[in-house]
Amino acid sequence: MKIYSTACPRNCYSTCSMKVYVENNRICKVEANPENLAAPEGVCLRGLSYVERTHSPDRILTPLKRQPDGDFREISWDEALDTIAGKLRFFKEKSGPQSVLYFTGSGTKGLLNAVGAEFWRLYGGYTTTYGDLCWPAGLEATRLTLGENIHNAPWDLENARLIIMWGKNAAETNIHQMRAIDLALEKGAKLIVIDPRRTQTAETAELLIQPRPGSDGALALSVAHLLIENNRVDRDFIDKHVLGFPEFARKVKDFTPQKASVITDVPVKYIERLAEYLGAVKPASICAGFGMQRYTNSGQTMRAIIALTAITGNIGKPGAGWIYANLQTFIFDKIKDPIAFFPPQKPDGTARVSIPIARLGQAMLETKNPPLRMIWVERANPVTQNPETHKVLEAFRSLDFRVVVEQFLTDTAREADIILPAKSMFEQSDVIGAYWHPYIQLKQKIIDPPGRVKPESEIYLLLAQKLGFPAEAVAGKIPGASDEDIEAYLEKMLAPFPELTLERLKKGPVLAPGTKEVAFADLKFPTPSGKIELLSREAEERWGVDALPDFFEPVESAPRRSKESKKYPLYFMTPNTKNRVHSQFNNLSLIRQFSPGPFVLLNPDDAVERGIKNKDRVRVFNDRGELVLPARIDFSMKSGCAAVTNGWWISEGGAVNFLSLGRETDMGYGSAYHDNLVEVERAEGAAHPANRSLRRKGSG
Ligand SMILES: Nc1nc2c(c(=O)[nH]1)N[C@H]1C(S)=C(S)[C@@H](COP(=O)(O)OP(=O)(O)OC[C@H]3O[C@@H](n4cnc5c(=O)[nH]c(N)nc54)[C@H](O)[C@@H]3O)O[C@H]1N2
Ligand SMILES: Nc1nc2c(c(=O)[nH]1)N[C@H]1C(S)=C(S)[C@@H](COP(=O)(O)OP(=O)(O)OC[C@H]3O[C@@H](n4cnc5c(=O)[nH]c(N)nc54)[C@H](O)[C@@H]3O)O[C@H]1N2
Ligand SMILES: [Mo]
Repeated sequence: MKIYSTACPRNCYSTCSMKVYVENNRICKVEANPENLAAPEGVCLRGLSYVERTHSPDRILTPLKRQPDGDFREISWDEALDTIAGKLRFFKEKSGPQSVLYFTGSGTKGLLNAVGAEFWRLYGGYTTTYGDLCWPAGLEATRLTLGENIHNAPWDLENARLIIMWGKNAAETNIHQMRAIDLALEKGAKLIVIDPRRTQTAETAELLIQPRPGSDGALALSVAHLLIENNRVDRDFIDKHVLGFPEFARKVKDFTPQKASVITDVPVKYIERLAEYLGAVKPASICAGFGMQRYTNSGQTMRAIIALTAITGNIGKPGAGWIYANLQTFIFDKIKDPIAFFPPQKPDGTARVSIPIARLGQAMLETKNPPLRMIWVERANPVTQNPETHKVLEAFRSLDFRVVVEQFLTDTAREADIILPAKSMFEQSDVIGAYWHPYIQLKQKIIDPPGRVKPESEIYLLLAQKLGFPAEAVAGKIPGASDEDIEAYLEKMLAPFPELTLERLKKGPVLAPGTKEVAFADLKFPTPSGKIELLSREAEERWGVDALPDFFEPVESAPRRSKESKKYPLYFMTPNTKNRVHSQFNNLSLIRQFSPGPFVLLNPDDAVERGIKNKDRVRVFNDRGELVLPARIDFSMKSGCAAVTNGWWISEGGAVNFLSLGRETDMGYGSAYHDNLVEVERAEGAAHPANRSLRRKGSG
């Protein structure tokens, strides 16, 4: 048995380092690599499940072609690539290369992911997406305020005396952060959790605040009001490092806790307690999650919360800070710009066109000049993960041709005309960063791909050859297929950083060059003014929001839309969950033991009002769609809210985006998933067949 060091490339805060045991080209065992100080005790259940996932009988191991009856038949690589090349030539000639949409998601990290865009540029251009499904409202709010998205090293949280988990359920989504929190609590720190749900993260909390969804901006502004009124702010820090404090102070003058209590449905006493803690206990870290930045008001909400760290001087010190995204590993040109934040003003040299990812279905259908004819999906499951599943399905089905590169027969793969088998994390080497800890890691090739699986870079190489792209143009853009070629490609990317060699990375994680364990310790902020900007002209100009953080109701909020809210009175939240990464992992038997199926979480008040008992089958619906699934009734949920975790497959009856609308956040072109009102009622009779019948039949 051989042991390799590698790292998990999933879209997850922890990005664990791991030791993998291999025998006869099979993964036998996975365990933690304690050299990663952020996650020394990993791996999680998902990490352990790689033994099953890699060798699962459900994995797609050959190219597949849709048959007229809707089933898939195995075909050779030659047939698959000839068919695709033929279509690519035809669409380019008839409609232009932009009639092809190249769609990627967050299925796996790595520098080699950049090869796809190189191929499509060589093709002559393409259509792509702008924005991001995940975190851009918070990224942009942070960039506008602090100048960049970095934060203290994960292990520094142990030094905090006060930790506020704001819209973050680390006990499920960043389990290693809970270890640092436990260590801090042992040393006497206090934990406050702010979440409409009482999650596992709140188990050791001193104070749990359950705001009405989407109202956190009002909560933050009233805490700022109290801090200023009671002179609990850090005047010296503000004078030296904060821009726009007098204007901000004027703005929050009338934001009393009484006013905020009405908006947020949080008792005045709790708002006062939060302000007292923040005013008195230092250093304080606010760990902000992505939950409250999935609303149409969320960029401004995030700016209001960051302001609390600024006016209390909780920045640039050990144990203090705004812990949102730590992009210190984003050092490579190819991954420097983590997301296409802004739509290109004009097509770049490659005649690339882009459409909004948050409104994918609508935008695909609306695209003209040229209309879209083909989609290539890679590392993504847009059918369940993008908003507005009905529209995404409609848009997919309106195309002439669909290619999906996948490991499993997901709801998106089921829409394909040709499915190409995707590599697993153990089947091609790549270099990965993280967005919470500062390690650069090598995700090593440990086994040969099973069956006829080929990594994407090789697929592109073969397709470039089929299309007759000149070898000189391809060289340097698309690496060769051998392990040596891949290593040479990676070595070239690493070349500017002498401390990062493949040889060193093979041994384990390495801190990104220039890592700052305490972010902003020099109190230099790369904003236009060089200070922390509570007042941001850029926010105003770029996004049309107030230059100061402010609060406005999300589009679908009960008080604002009183007519709708009578029809659909419940806020529908669709957070992430422990044993999956979005739509991944729950098809494995190890994981299914712990999460056999979806359910909707309801507060007993709401359940009683509707005659719903625990485990009853209920219908969760609005004008956009419905789900039928069992109810779980629990006081952990704030009344007036319902929640189903995202990532369930259509066949499992829990595809939450049947209910969401493609709608952007106020900044960053994110997706306002939680801006989503629903009603719940008992589902009479047998299981509802609606979602099953949505499966695509033969394409004819
Ligand atoms: N309603 C609602 N919807 C949400 C969210 C929410 O909170 N609520 N959260 C959003 C967020 S935060 C995110 S990040 C997105 C995630 O959206 P996606 O990135 O689309 O989600 P995943 O489910 O991770 O799907 C990735 C797919 O990539 C495949 N894959 C894995 N590795 C490889 C590989 O090496 N090659 C190829 N070709 N494929 C691979 C996996 O099998 C999986 O099917 O979902 C968003 N959707
Ligand atoms: N196990 C696991 N870990 C993951 C992932 C995964 O799928 N599984 N996904 C990774 C990815 S891509 C992401 S984006 C992160 C996301 O992980 P988190 O940052 O934890 O974000 P969410 O799960 O979207 O939401 C967190 C919490 O926000 C709460 N919330 C919803 N609306 C509001 C609101 O208006 N105000 C407040 N205060 N709270 C609100 C929800 O109840 C939820 O508990 O996790 C990463 N880590
Ligand atoms: Mo995400």
